[in-house]
Amino acid sequence: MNRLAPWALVIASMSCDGIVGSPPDPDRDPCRGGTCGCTAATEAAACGAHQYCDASVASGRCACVAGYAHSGDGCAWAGALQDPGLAAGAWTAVGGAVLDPTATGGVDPGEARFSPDALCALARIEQTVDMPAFAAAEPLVLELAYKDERYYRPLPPPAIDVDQVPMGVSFGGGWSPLPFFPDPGFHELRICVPEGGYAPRGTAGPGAPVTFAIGPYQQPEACPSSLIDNFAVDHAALVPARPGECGTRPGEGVNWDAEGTGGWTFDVTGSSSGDFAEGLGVGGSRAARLRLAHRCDRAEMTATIDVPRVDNPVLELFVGVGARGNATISFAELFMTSVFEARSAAAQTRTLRMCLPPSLRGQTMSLAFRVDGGGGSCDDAMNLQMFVDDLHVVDEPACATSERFTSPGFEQGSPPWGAFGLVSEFGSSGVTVRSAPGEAHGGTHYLQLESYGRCSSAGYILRPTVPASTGGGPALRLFAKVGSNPDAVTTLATLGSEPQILAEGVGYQRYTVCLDPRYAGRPQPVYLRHGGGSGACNDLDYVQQDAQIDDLEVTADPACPAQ
Ligand SMILES: [Ca+2]
Ligand SMILES: [Ca+2]
Ligand SMILES: [Ca+2]
Repeated sequence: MNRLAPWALVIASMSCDGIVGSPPDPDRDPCRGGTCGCTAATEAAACGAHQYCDASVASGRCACVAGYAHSGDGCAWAGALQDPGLAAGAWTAVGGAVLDPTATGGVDPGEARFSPDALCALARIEQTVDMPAFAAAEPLVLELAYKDERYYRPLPPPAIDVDQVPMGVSFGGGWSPLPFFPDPGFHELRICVPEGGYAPRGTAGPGAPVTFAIGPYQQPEACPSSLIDNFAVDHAALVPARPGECGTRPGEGVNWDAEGTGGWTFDVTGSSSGDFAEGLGVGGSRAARLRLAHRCDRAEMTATIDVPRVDNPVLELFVGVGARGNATISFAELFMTSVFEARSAAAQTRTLRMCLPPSLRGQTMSLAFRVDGGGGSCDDAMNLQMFVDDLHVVDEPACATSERFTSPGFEQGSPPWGAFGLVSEFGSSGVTVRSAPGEAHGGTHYLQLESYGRCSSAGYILRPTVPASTGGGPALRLFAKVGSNPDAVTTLATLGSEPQILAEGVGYQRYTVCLDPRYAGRPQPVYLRHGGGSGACNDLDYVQQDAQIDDLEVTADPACPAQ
């Protein structure tokens, strides 16, 4: 792992050079604005908006909190992040990102570019600035311009050559996946700053340093030889939100209850539609609604979840479909789930609760809701509808979120089953959480990959959050039990590593897979695959095969590389 040393050194040598404080306060008159003298106890009454009591001055003096500066009689937002155009050298490049101040850019000159090697090394740009606590600030927006074009080359059918990864941003630790744009140009995005972008709740005084980082959310799929050659950041600024643009408290995005008008983006084609409809939401209130007119129309709506910095973040939402409807939810295209198990002749509703991974604490993520038209002729009139209400995140101890996992024993039984994985099923196979008596390694539930025929494959991507290395490299441990079968094979691997083949017919065994320390603070994909046997593709004489997984643990292992 010698090739990792350069960026490790960059981190170690960053010191405080990257920390930019508030501009010097030019106001030396303690009685300006009629406020004369204050203490920490009288701060709330004595000082105005975006101010704190600076007790280092005799008799105390109200001063602007971090990021704000005197303007007229009060304190106004001054920007915090320096060099929004990436042309003035205020950002630190880590892991091979290249700052080019003379590049053309999109919004303004200057870019940070990421080569294929830099993407595989999880390169990023970052800047640490003093930020106020949310309570002393106002809703702020990260104004961002970037491109994350997919590499796509059609090969002789049916093959294609694809490599892709979404841009990501870290607000004070943790990582948020950003929208993926398949075309070559820069895209401008406004992201309401989630709680992680502010000083922690209860921070006294002017604020606290917060690190903002921007770079690939994870390694591209083709690493270590990524094909992506058009990945760059052009602009990053912190600006006040427009009226009604952002939510007023952490955990609730704007118009989370669909009683207002903004917050949701509807993307529909043909005569399909998206709107806010009375009577379909919680307790007969309003809900955001999609209607799919014809099978091949697009009917999609997106909203953003704003995850508060709580121990066990759980996403709650109320969702329903009309008769014969089914619907899917996509989490930044990294994880997708079907809302109802089967289409029903009657309308269906449910309250969905999904434990979120610890790396999303204080971060943000977009959700896309889609009405699924199913297979058939594009001319078919469908008239399917889906509606969503009360989209918010709260603290739920039942999620048993650790620093590394949500519900590592799969005891929280609804998708995405704690480990926040991605299911892939091909042919006659399935991935699910089951609770048959005596079958779990611990507790009552376990993950099961199942094959019901040859030529099938069941896959699951675990996403453990990687810890900073302490005594040995980070490693994932799990217990797996695989049935004896002459054809089927079950493997465990990380991107680019040699897959471990799990032993068959020997009961639960413990397996260890080394994690990549460069993922510190964010989830690394770990691939579980169960192939349903080779040979002629028929299911007639195939006896169902299962692989059971339980009790995940992230730990430090001396046999794994620490950096
Ligand atoms: Ca620029
Ligand atoms: Ca509502
Ligand atoms: Ca269990």
